[in-house]
Amino acid sequence: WGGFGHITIAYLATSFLSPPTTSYLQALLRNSTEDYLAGVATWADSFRYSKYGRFTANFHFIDAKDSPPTYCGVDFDRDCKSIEAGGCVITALQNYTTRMLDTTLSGYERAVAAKFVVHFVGDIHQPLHTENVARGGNGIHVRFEGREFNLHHVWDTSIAEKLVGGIHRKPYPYAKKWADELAEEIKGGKFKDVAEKEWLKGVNVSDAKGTAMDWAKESNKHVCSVVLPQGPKLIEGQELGSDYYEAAAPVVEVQIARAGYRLAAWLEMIVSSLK
Ligand code: DCM
Ligand code: DCM
Ligand code: ZN
Repeated sequence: WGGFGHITIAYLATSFLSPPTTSYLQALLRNSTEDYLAGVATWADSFRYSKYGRFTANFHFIDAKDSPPTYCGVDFDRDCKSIEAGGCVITALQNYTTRMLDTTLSGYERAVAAKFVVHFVGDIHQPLHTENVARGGNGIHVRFEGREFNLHHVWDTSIAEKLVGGIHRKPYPYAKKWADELAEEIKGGKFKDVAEKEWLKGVNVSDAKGTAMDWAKESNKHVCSVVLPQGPKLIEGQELGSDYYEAAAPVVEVQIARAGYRLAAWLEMIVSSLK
């Protein structure tokens, strides 16, 4: 996701965390405001483009070698690079979850781990972060509202921005507003039943790999159904019209909502097992 998506996911998680988990994370991240998670949600993206952070570039996605739209699927052994070759978002989430739980590490190192966890739970939920075709859609050129983008950017950023009514140069207050709306839908609206009954099924910090793979497979299914319903060739150079947007917007919404709700559950499990 772009910054706006990651910040929204972090604010959404914030509204589901218990007081003791909130206090723990605020102390770890040295930020006692309500922005303690939102303020670190995009750090991993700036770090990956820095000289010292280049080794983390592969941590943001898993390149599923499926063939949308006829076959979608993620296979850990087929799709995740070896650790030596840089791994993938599954091994990254597993590693940084373990590091948050490792009390022999310094507070600084556990804070870095927390920043990665906040970011990678988000990225797994972006369907094109679980797809190999054209480098997760980065190599597919399309038009959206008359402007040229690559398909990855449309899914990272453009659809979410249109959904909330426009582009925001000040993402934090607008992300907070969207997160509050999604929190209401989860607490008592259209997502209440599925969130309670489905979204946390199988979520288990002692099986980070299995949990992350479940999330990745669910995310990747959207590539066949909604992201590339006619495959990667026919969409090239096309304007993504209202039919495409009407199908895509609910997927972006539900994936952002799941990511925020699951991030809260994940952090809650990590922090409660530390006491
Ligand atoms: N860091 C990391 N991954 C690890 C261990 C450490 O990214 N497995 C650290 C290296 C950098 C730090 O992240 O020192 C970047 O943090 P800052 O933004 O505070 O410079
Ligand atoms: N990306 C992806 N899958 C790939 C390559 C990249 O999901 N195989 C993501 C990572 C960034 C964005 O696409 O969020 C742009 O990547 P880059 O800066 O490497 O072009
Ligand atoms: Zn990322």
